[in-house]
Parts: sequence; structure tokens; C-alpha cells
Amino acid sequence: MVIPRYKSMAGGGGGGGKLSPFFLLLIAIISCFATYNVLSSFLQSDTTKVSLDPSTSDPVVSMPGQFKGSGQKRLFHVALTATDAPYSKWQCRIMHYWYRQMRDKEGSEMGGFTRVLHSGKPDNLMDEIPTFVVDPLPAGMDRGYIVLNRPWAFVQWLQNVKIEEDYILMAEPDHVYIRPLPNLSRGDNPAAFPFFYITPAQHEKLIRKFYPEEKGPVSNIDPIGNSPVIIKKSMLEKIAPTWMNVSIKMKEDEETDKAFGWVLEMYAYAVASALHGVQHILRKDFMIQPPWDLKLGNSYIIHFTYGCDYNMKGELTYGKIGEWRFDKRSYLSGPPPRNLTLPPPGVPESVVTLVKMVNEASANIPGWDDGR
Ligand SMILES: *[C@@H]1O[C@H](CO)[C@@H](O)[C@H](O)[C@H]1NC(C)=O
Ligand SMILES: *[C@@H]1O[C@H](CO)[C@@H](O)[C@H](O)[C@H]1NC(C)=O
Ligand SMILES: CC(=O)N[C@H]1CO[C@H](CO)[C@@H](O)[C@@H]1O
Repeated sequence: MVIPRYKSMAGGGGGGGKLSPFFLLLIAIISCFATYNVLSSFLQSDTTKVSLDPSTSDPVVSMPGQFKGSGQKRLFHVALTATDAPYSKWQCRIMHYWYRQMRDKEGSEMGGFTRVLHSGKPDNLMDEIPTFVVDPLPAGMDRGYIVLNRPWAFVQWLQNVKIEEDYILMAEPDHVYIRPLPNLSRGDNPAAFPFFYITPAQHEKLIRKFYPEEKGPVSNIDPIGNSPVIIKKSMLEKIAPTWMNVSIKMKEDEETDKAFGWVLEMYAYAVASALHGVQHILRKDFMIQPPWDLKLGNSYIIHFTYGCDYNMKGELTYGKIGEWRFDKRSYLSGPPPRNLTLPPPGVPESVVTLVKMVNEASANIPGWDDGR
């Protein structure tokens, strides 16, 4: 079997250069934010940047944590970090569509939804998807690695919005819900998906630069990224600023940057949560990743980060463009057309289901092709 080595993302690689002045600037920005928040809690500034989808604005009754075990739902807020690039938009629309299909089903503990848009300005999906606009990192600070904006987006969102739910699901645009998602966390343990390519033990020397020995063994660091994770809001509020710090420090450290590459920000979350003594429940059934996972089983999410290439005999041709293919990267500048051709016979259930779900969403989302 071909082993996919990286969580692939569109875009170029990291840049070079020194970060330190930017880092100082960042600290300044963080303190401005802190000041702003003290002020805004007095001024009761309920943000004007939130656009509420009428279908999700009905009141959500949030239950205090103490009620757990009483059969009450422990709702979690679905937080989707995204940009305003066409590539991000069409994935967000499909993701939000399936959230709405699953939210009210039996077994779901999905609460409200927010797209945390880290492009700094509203886009044309504000009326379709509940959105909160946050600022990107100052120009150049992400060093071409746009996902470095994610922790900063969470920091801003958590500081500026009153979230009803006690739990947060950190989600990504390329997630499709195949079943209603319950709150998989237990007590103080968040739930996370274990990624086989996140291997802290194999990078002990690097990890120790950010996770000092007195904190405990490197095995405390979970093989995870920030998404999907269901976590208590109060914990994420503590972890997010550390996550941001750690990710910027890792990016600044040449050796670490080189070793972790595109998954640096995942390591940064894993280390940051361990620094706060948080241990995750590892749920392999959280999601499947076609084409490697063939069956839906009893998992909850399809993560479509890998290209799916097949010949007409239904055989996987990974790494070679298939006669039939579905790859999100084929649609960098706009949405896939409606009614994509279904794969040939023999292609696994996971891939067939994914394409059918993309088709169902695109068929039912008004204005699918309108350049969004
Ligand atoms: C982030 O890093 C700066 C500089 O090292 C430090 O002063 C600050 O306390 C850190 N904040 C968190 C939340 O780790
Ligand atoms: C989708 O495309 C197939 C051919 O690939 C066609 O038979 C079918 O009618 C189309 N469905 C819709 C809703 O356009
Ligand atoms: C899957 C899961 O663990 N869901 C739990 C979410 O929280 C409620 C309340 O504590 C439990 O009853 C569910 O079992």
C-alpha cells in the first residue's frame, strides 16, 4: 500500500527569513487584544461581525457540565476555520450543508455553527453560513504557511464571542458528516482523531525544544492535530494562545520547520494541549480518509484530503491521474460542477459515498455555480 505521508494542502511551501521582529509585533497585538477585551466586556459589544443564518438562530439550550450523566445533551459548537478563497468556500458550503442535515437527527449533539473566517473581511457567503470574521496574521508572519492563521483565528473568536455551548468541535472545510455526531469527549478528556503521521516519539529532540523535560515524557503528546477535536470551551480558551505561541516558535525554528513541514501546526496543537496537561481520547472512528479507508463503518466524518484516482476497472491508481478521479485540488479556483460522474464499479463505498454527498449538497445549495 502507498502510504500518504502528509496531510496535503494546496499552496506553496514555507518561506525563509527571520521571524523575531514579527514575533514581537505579535505579542503587542495579543496585548492589544487583551485590552480590547477588557474594554469590550464593559461596553457589552456584541459583535456586528456575526451574521446569523435564520435556520440556526433558534435558541439553543445549553446545559451546564454538571448535568452530564443525567441524559441531557452536551451540545458542542461547530467551529470551522476558513478563508475566503474559492477553494475554501465551496468546501465550506458542502460541509455546512451536511452539518444542517445531521444536526437535528437522533444521536446528534451538534449545537450552533460558526465559520471563523480568517481573511479579515466578509465575503459573499455571510448570508448562507453563520460567520465570524477575524484578522489574519500580519502580512508575512505566516511565512506562506496559511494554516498558521488557525490558532490566531481561534484566539480571536473565543475572546470576542459569547458561545452558548460548553464544548467546541474544531472542524475543517474538507469534512463531510456521514452520521449525526455526538459529543465524544468524556469529562475533562477531549476527543481527537489519531493521525498515523503525527509521531511525537520519533521527534523527541525537536519536541523537547517546546515541551521541557519537567513537563513529563514525550509520550504525553497525543498523535493528533487540532481537528477534529471536541473539547471543553474553557480548556480551548487556555490552549489556543499557547498553541499560537508554539506554532510560531516552531515555524521560527528552522530545524523544526523543516522536519514538520505542512503538519507543523498539528504538532503545535498536540504540544500546546500537553503543556496544559490535557490528554485526548483517541477516536479512530471519528473519521475516515478515502481512498485509504474503504468502508464507512460506524465513523462520523469523511475527510476528503487525499485525491481519489481509479481506472475504469475500479482499481486505485494513487499517485497517477486516474481515468476517474475526485480530488479537491482539481477545484482550486471554483466549485466542482453539479452532478459529478459517479465512480466506476469496484470503487470502495467510502469514495462512492463521498461523491454522492458532494452531488447532493451541490444540487440543493441555491446558487451553487454563482462564482462562490
Ligand atoms: C507567548 O510567548 C511570549 C513570548 O515568549 C510569552 O511572553 C507569553 O507569555 C506566551 N503566552 C502564552 C499563552 O504562552
Ligand atoms: C447526472 O448525470 C447523469 C449522467 O452522468 C444523468 O443521467 C443524470 O440525469 C444527471 N442528473 C441530474 C440531476 O442532472
Ligand atoms: C458519545 C458520547 O459520549 N456522548 C455523551 C455526551 O454527553 C452525554 C451527557 O453526558 C452522554 O450521555 C453521552 O453519552
